[in-house]
Parts: sequence; structure tokens; C-alpha cells
Amino acid sequence: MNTPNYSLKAVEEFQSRFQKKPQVYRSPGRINLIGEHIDYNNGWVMPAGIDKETTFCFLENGNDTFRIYSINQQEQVSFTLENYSSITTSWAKFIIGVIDEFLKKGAKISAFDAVLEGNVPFGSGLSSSASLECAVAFGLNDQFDLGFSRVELAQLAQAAENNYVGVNCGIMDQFASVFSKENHVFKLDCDTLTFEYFPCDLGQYTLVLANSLVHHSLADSEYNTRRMECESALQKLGNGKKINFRDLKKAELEEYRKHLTSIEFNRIQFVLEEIDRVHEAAKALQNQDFEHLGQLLYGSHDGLQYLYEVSCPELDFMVDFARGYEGILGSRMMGGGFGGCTINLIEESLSEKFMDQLSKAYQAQFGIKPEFYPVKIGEGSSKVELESL
Ligand code: GAF
Repeated sequence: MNTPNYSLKAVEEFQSRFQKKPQVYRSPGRINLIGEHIDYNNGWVMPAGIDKETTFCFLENGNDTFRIYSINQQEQVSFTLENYSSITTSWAKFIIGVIDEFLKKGAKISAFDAVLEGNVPFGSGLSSSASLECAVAFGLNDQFDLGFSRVELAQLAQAAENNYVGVNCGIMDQFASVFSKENHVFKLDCDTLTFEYFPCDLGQYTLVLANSLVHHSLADSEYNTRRMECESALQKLGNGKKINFRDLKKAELEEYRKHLTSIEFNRIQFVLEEIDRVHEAAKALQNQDFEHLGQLLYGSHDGLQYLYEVSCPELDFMVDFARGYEGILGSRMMGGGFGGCTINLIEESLSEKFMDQLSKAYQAQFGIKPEFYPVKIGEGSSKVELESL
């Protein structure tokens, strides 16, 4: 097993800033093979944690004041349990949100000093936020002996983002960050929170992320709007009864049309089709049918672009470039949308050339040099043992 990465710089910064040795925890960002915008619709998704993560070093300090330094932001915030709700620093809200959720559950948390550093690119759709929330939740749970299970920690980290940061996200990102297993993706049932790991053995193919390096500002508001559109469609179709997507049938899609606005109908169509694609993708992965898997990725992108309308010109350009490229089996936008990364299933021997050519074409079109990350699937939240230092 690979030793999880962590930030040595964060440990050193902690030691020089606070003159003591910290406890160290880390938790990864994530990819999602398929099943986009499906978690909050109670369907199935296929995520995995990656080799980019947040390191959270901390130690109780015996007084009332929490002191937290972010290496990425080069900024320290201080607060107490009496005044933390007045802190407006945006990066600190992810941590305070987790503390707040623990306190709401009656957990006892005392003040600590902390340093954090992350290498999950911000705004890239790789969920740097879940990686931070989960590193903090996992660390506090362990150090303060709070006794929450991994499922509860993922839920608590999600609640922190919903209630404190204000993004009405589903459970996928936090689940992936907490539960990832090296070289596996997992198929998560977002209704029951049960899941199954699948070896991510892609033969001669590999996964490459292409980061558009754009993050359009409507991402959060449109995300919340999509949730509301789906909820409103379900309400209409339930005719007074509370239903979820499992009560609907793709075969009866046309029946639903007359009850919905055309936008709601498109959203419903996408969700039902995407859920089918997740089940198909799991089978394709098991059967090593990569051509089919690739087609499912393209199908997912088409739905996200035309029916769910969460893509953007930069992501569409990247996917269209991939469509015409020899050796690429599939490509789609990944994550919440309106920017961030595409995920590409490509023959390994051609990936260098693809990255080079897409980089040139994308720069010529948008004047931005994209970044590329070959996917390595890493371990979920864990403690780092520092004996060796
Ligand atoms: C974001 C959200 F945080 C997830 O919960 C998920 O809905 C995803 O967008 C879209 O699949 O990452």
C-alpha cells in the first residue's frame, strides 16, 4: 500500500509557529467516474479519493482560544467557543462549520492550535472543501475521542458545508474523501448510504483530468437552483405524496411530461438517464468493457450540457476536442459544473500527446493554459504517524 501523502511543510510550520509537535490528519479530494448531480437526488454515484489532499495538523492548547493558520491563504484566524460565529473569513468557515456541527451533537471540543495546507486545486471541481472538512472532522473525532463512525463523519462534514458555508451539496464528496480505497472506485447508494468497491483496473487505459481553470461565479447559485428544480418536479409528480427518484420509471418518462415545465422535465430526464448510466458503468468496469464505459461518459456529458445545463463553453470545448481524438474512449465534465475539470478515459500511451495538443488548442481558443492531472486513486481520511520525524 502507498503511504498516504501529507504536507511536511504543514508539520514544520506548526512546530515553528507553536513550538510543539502536532497530531496530523489528512483527507483527499475526489473524482467522480459517473453519476453527476445524482447524490442529492438519492441515486447512485461512482466516486474515489485522489492523491491530492488537505493536511490538518493540530494539538489542544489548554486555553480558550483556537488559533488556526492556513499555509495556502497565509493567514491566521483566532476565535473562542463564545465568538466563533462572528468569524467571516471564508476558508475558516469550513473548519468552524465542522466544530459547530460537533458541538450541536453535544461533543466536547476544547481549543487547539492548528496549521493546514492543501494541494487540491481550488475551484477545480475536485472538492478541496470536502477534503478540508473531512480532515478536520476525522482529526477532531480521533483526538477528542468522540466516537462517530465514518458515515457519521461524512454526514457531519456535509452538514458543515450545508449549514455553515451555505452550499446545499449532497453527500458524495465527503463520502469519497472519508471512504476512498486505493485503486478502487465505489458505487454509492446515496439513499441508503451503502456502497460497494470496484477495482479501477483500466487495462491499457487511464484516467486523466483536464482542468479548464475557469470557475464561473454562478456555480453555487445554479447548483442550488438545480436542486430546487428537481424537488419541485418530484413534488408535482408525487401529487401531494413525498416521493423520490426511485419511485419514478424511465419507461414512463413521457407520462411525466404533462405535469412538468419543460425545464423540470429535462432535469428529470437527465437524472433518470444518469442513474441508468451509473449501473451500466459499474457493469462495464467489471466486464472490462472500456469502450462502453467511454460511451457512457460521453452520454453523461451530453445530458449535463443539454438537459441539466451545468456545463460551460470551456468544458464543452474540452469534451468536443476529446471526441475527435484517437485513443480517447470517453470524456465528460466532472463535479458541480460551470468550470473545473473534465475526466477523460484514454489509452495510456497517448495521454502525453493528448495533453499537449489539448493544451495548445484550449490556449488558442480561450487564452488559458489548462492543467492536467493523471488520476491516482488514494486512501480516504487517515491519521499520519510522525514517529519517523
Ligand atoms: C458538488 C457537490 F458538492 C456534490 O455533492 C455533487 O452534487 C456534485 O457537485 C455534482 O455531482 O461537488
